[in-house]
Amino acid sequence: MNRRDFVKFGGLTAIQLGAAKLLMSQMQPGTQSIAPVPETAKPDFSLRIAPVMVELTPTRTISTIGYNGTSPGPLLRMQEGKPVTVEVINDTDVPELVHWHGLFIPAEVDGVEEEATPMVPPHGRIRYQFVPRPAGTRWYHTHTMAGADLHRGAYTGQFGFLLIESANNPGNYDKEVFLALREWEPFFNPEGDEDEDADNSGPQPERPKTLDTSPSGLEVGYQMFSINDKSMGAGEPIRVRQGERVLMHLLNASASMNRSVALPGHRFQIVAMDGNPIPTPRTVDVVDLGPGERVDAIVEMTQPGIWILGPTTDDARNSGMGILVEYANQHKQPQWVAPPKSVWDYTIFGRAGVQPAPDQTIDMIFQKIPSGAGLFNSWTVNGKQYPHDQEFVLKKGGRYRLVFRNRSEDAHPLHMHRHSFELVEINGKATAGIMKDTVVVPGYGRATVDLVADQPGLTLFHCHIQQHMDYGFKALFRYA
Ligand SMILES: [Cu+2]
Repeated sequence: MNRRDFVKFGGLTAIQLGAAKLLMSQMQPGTQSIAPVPETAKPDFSLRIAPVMVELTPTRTISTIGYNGTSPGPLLRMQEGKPVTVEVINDTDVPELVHWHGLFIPAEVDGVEEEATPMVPPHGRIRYQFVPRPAGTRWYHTHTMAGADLHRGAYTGQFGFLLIESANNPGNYDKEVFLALREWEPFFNPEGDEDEDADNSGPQPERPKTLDTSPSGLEVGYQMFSINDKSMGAGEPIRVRQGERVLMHLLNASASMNRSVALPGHRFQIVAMDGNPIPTPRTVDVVDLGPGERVDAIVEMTQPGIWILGPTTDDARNSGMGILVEYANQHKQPQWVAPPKSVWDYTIFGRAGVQPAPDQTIDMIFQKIPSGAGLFNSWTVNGKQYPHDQEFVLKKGGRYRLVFRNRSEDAHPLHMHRHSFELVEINGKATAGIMKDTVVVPGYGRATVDLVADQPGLTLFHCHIQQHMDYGFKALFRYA
């Protein structure tokens, strides 16, 4: 029996089954759990992790790891509140995990090793069972460490959109598109062009008086760029008609790059951030997205032509990150026009108002330890690299005010698992009503968020830049 047949006919090896049972026995009773195979019922969804070829252009096909033979993986549509079973088949030689980003689900199925979710063994399979919620634009992706291996973790093609549909979708749009920003073919870059889109002109409330100027280590650069699985011009355009309203689900699926995107001649009416409706929908020229963030925006098609939707940085756009928006019966050259200079400000989407007083305020200070040339920088949370054993303990029902103090020049997309948080303040500007699971804290900036502790269990917090997470920028919250 070859490997393919083995997988097709199901079943783990005895050792793998034993490991799965062992992990099962370590779970708390009463939680939703992962059932070991074999299962007779057909799963609602199935994801097979295996090598894939992605044809970015007719002349550039790359090899990576993806789901179900594609990257991005299939768009998964789930109904809010309706339990699902997802079978994950790991057709690779390394243990894997699938994380459901933005969902309120137990640690046992969140897809995170630090939260003790069982790994999907090499050439094994596992079933995740959970109740999808809340409604909105979510996504799924691997959550393995990569470290110095640029063929693992978020550097691979293991990601896809997950839409959790609610019963009351207003649906006031004509067409819906899913657009994932993406870089490929990573390499270690001694120069470091990370955060090329970062705007450090802000107030910088966390800038130290004296800066550590010792030499920094390797950053990650990329050779190829796309939206979804195609470089600009190589795939189908977004075909539109004048007067249409197009709902764009934008996702930054990058392993490391913050992005600003624009569509010349058009504006984005932002309706949701990280899948959650915002209190004050506003229309903007440029959308900023850190790794892991999503923005849902309605674009009214009022300027016939052929336009480039893409990042504002010329390098990435000229190297293929972008997609054409093509009106019917137009035959012009695709146009790009640099948008007006803009500074992304989450708080304009919020409302006035003040959150209830927190039960506790938790300061979190983030610092970089420069490694010197040719090595990897490390990162600390409150002066320590992961793990933090007892620092971050929550009581169920408590309201915690987390103050993210970024004492580094990079902008960091900070992600909290299994919960959402409410933005309270960004660089001194107060806001309310914006619920997110990932927030970009600008260089030397500060963000304050409120977290209501209503999801007992281990909860990972980390920077969504893979390299930062792998080298210390994470913390495990636990419930008392
Ligand atoms: Cu970071």
